[in-house]
Parts: sequence; C-alpha cells; structure tokens
Amino acid sequence: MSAPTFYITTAIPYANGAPHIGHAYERIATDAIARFKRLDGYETLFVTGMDEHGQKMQQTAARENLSPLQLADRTAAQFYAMGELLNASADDIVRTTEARHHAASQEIWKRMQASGDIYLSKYPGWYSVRDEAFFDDSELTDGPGGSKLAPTGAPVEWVEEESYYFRLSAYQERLLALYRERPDFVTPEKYRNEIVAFVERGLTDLSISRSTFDWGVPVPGDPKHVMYVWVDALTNYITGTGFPDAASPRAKFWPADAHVIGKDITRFHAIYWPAFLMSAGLLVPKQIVTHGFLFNRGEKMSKSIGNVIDPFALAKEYGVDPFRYFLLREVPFGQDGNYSHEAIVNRTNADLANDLGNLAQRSLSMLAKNCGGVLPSSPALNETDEALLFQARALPQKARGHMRDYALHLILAEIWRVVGEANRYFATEEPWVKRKTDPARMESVLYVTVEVLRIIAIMTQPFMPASMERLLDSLGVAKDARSFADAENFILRAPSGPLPAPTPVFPRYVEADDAPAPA
Ligand code: ME8
Repeated sequence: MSAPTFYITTAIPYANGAPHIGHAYERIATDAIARFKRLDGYETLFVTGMDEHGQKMQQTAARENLSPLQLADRTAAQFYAMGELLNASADDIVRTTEARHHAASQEIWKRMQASGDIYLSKYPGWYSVRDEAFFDDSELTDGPGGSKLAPTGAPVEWVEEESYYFRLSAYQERLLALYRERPDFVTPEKYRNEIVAFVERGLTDLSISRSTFDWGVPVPGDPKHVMYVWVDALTNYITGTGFPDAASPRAKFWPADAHVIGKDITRFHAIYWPAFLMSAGLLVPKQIVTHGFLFNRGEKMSKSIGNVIDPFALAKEYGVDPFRYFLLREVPFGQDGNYSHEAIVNRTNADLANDLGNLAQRSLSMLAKNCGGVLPSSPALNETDEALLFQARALPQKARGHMRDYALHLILAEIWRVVGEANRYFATEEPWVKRKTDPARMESVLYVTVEVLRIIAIMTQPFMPASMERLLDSLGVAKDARSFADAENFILRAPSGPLPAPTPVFPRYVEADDAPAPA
C-alpha cells in the first residue's frame, strides 16, 4: 500500500519587503506540521512561494531604482536564506513570476471563463494618475477647491476603468453549503464564524483585472489587462502540484490538506479561493488553517514605530531551535501571541536547558561513567518504571490527536509533561545513591530514563530538528529508527555498542550583563 499523502502550504509573502517575525512564525509552524506528518508516515509535500506581482511591487521597485523583477529577486533571496537558517526549507518555492505559474494562472482563468463566470465591465473609483492607483473614499483627504487627494498628496479623479469581473455573487449558496458540510474547513472556529457571517450578508462580484499597470500575469486573449494580484497569488497553490499537467507526479497532492495563513487573509482563502476553484471545476482545499498575529510586547510591529523584529537577529541571539520552540510552545496556535526577550529566555532556560538538557546530560553522563555507556539488555522493571514508560509511549497517539486540530502548543505541552515526570522520576529514584547500594537498580533507572528520552526526542524532532538530531545521536538511535512508529515500538532497542560521550544539547542563555567577567 502506498503511503497517504499530505500537502501543506504557507501564504506566499509579498516580495516588496524583507522577512519579519510573522513570516518566520508561519514558516516554522508549517515546517513543524510537515515534519510531523513525514515522521508519521505521510508522503508530504510542503510548498511556499513569493507573491511578486502587483502595483505595489512596481512602485517599491521604482523608488529603489530597480526593475520589479530585480526587487523580486532580491527579496526571494532573503526569504530563501530565512528558510535555510530556520531549518524550515520547503520542498518547493513557487515564485509568481515563473513561467510555470503564468501557465497555471492563465489556465485557471480560462476555465473560469469557460464556466461563464468572467465578464467585462467598468470598475469605478477614485484614481490617481501620479500614483497609478485607485483609492478608497476613506483613504482620501480634502484638497484645494473641494478636490480630493490621495494619501500621497496626489490629486485623484473619478474614473471608470474597464475591468473583468468574477461572478462571486453566484457562489454564495455553494460556499455556505461548503462551510455547512465541512465545519472544519476554516479553523479555528472563531474565524470560520466570521467567514460564514460575511458570506451570509451576500457577496458582490469581484473585479479581477487591471489595465492601469502591467506588472502581472496577462489576461488570456486580452493582454492589455493583467490579473488582479489575488487571482494570481492564490493560484500558486496549484502551480505547486504541477497544474495544469494532470500527469505531473505531484498532481496526486491536490486538493491540499492545509493552507496555513495569517488571520488577515482568511477572506481571500475561505471565500475567493474555493469559489475560483469551483468555477474552474477543481477540488477545493481540505482546510484553511489560520494562525494569529505576533506582537512585540503587545504592540503591533510597524516600520514607523521601529519595533519590527528581524528573525535573523533572533535566531542568532537565542539559537534557531530555542527560537522555534518558543514560538510554537508559547503562542497557542490560532491565537495572537507576544514576543519578548524575557519570555524567550525563560522558556530557553527552564524548559530546554534545565528540564530536558540537564536530564539528558545527567543520565547519559552517569551511564558513560558507571556502565561504560552500555545499557543493560534486560533490566528488571518495577511498576514505577512501567508507569513512566507507559506515559512516554502514549505520546505519539496524544500528539496525533492534537495535530488534528493543529494544536502545536498542546503537543509540546504533552511532551514536556512527560519531561517533567521523567525529571521527578530521576530525582526520586536517585540513581547516584543506588550506584553504591543497588547497582542493578541504578542500571534499570538509567535504562528507563534513556528510553523515555528516546521517545521524547523522536516526538520533538518536528519542532527542534537539529537539536533532536544531536540528542538522538547521543542516545545511539539509528538514523532510520526515528519515526513515530519507532517511538511506539515496544521492543526495547539494544544499541550495538556503547553510547558516545554526551554533549550538552541546550546551553543556558546568559544575559550579556550577567556573564562572568573574563579571568
Ligand atoms: O498577505 N504575525 O503577504 P504578507 C503573524 N502576499 N503572521 C503575520 C504577521 C504577524 N505580525 N504579519 C503577516 C500576503 N503575517 C499575501 C499572501 S497568499 C496566496 C498571498 C502573515 O507578506 C500573513 O497573515 O503580507 C500571511 O499569512 C503571511 O504572513 C504573508 O504576509
């Protein structure tokens, strides 16, 4: 039987700015889910991309004396580097300027047109010639002589631009039926409820082309128009599966299992995207998985306040894995969260350095010193030992349960509950005392601790892949025995030889001010 498939995506970041912590968060969370599914036996495809078209791209590039493509290349390189640094590199990065993506966008357009859902009309609005942009009434200020001004100070005039429209209004019932039949189509529920309420109020047709700028995918048959950037951007998700090539080896991954996105873009994903797909005769994704926003000590990050957080600096300061762990443990997935230096240092020192790092270091050092690094092959186990092993072995099943809701923070909480139990066990059993009084018991305690650590390390791989690789190496676990099925395997393994000398997995974070003065 072939493995079940799992296809997961991130939103594709706008290519007109550098990566920020929100992008890092989304990428890390999606990576953790993809790794989890892979370790759980799914054939997994993880696709991200870059949103490189639109008027804003053209404007930002012009301000920087670059062509739009030069700007896109520069930003794509930054995001590529972020993915590598965070150990969250995807299987594929779809850049919307690529030929394969133009082909996919034009094909979905043609199919929507063939369904009779695209028509030509006029797009009325306040237009600034200088900015080459339309503005909402609410964005305008009063100018001299009763005139109106754009936010840039440029004069605006009322114009009616020719535009193609998508018959979104025709999809209200079908969308409501979708939300009814698949109550978890949008998660968490609070975002689903917002979407349902919005669609129940009625939908108006959507303007889906522009002819006042040309940085986009040309409309098939009418190249003076380019596609509205969201039609083109959303289509990246099927470009990633080789669409329209039905013979692509990736075609089997559609429909996607999860589009992971931030809460500001649920409407595009939960309303427009399924409507476009239904119109084109394609299957809709299984789930829109919405995450919250990250704030800097409760404040929205913005360039003007100067509190935008650079993920490269954070990863460098705290280490990639503590940074990944912090984001996924501290922020309940789906809710907004806060970043602060104190919070990340607390998590790093308490959960990682003290609880997991020390336990591994102490047990493995004792094993090295007293047993030459060799685990007993058939230790006697008592009820206390069995109880702890039972809890550890229950972790994969509990984790799968939480993963059904994408409750990443609860998976980590479960794992760290067992870390806590293992620490209590180690402290109560006092193997360092038993060393003299009952060496056989010491061996059993070390055996149980190492076995529990093995399961903990396997289950933590999706969240902190590099550190857990080191820990599993220290535990003598073969590279091909690190899947969740291996974690559940009740047959206690006997490493072929003595374990290597342990190396600390998680150093404590020491404040620059508290660091001991050099001697
Ligand atoms: O929206 N905290 O691009 P984008 C958490 N190109 N997540 C955040 C965040 C924050 N402070 N700020 C942004 C776009 N995000 C479109 C997507 S998809 C077909 C097109 C999230 O660069 C945001 O919600 O503004 C989105 O999911 C992602 O980062 C990219 O945002």
